[in-house]
Amino acid sequence: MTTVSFTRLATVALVTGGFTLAVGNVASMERVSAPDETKVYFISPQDGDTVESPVRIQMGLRGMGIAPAGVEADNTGHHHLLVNKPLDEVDLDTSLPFSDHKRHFGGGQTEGEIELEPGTHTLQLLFMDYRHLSFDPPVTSDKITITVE
Ligand SMILES: [Cu+2]
Repeated sequence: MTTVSFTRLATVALVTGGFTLAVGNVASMERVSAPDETKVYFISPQDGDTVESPVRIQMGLRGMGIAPAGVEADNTGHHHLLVNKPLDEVDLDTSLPFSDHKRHFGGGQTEGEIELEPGTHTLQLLFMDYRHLSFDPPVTSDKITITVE
């Protein structure tokens, strides 16, 4: 008998860039593990780059596939970008909220553009499952620092 009933699920639907993303806001969910060889990484920009806004982000993935948010398929997930947000400030045991600091690419995108103010910014990729929930252990890129002119 499950203790989480459907009536307790609060679902928020957001439309971003033409894609509908659903976030299941559930008190506790079981994180699953990703295949050992899974790697997520920046194709661009690279650590130390000086760029102009909007910044084109290209995201690489090895060892798993990409599926849109809400679509449950084995060994898939979608990209998330932490902008000036340390990983240790992210609650990995719940669905990742949507904010300027936590961007979702829930349509299954592998690239996108973000607007950033001039200055120094940190970026880190976090690959999560169809529920916007981290794998265990989390699948993350190196954190990079870029300068926006
Ligand atoms: Cu997501």
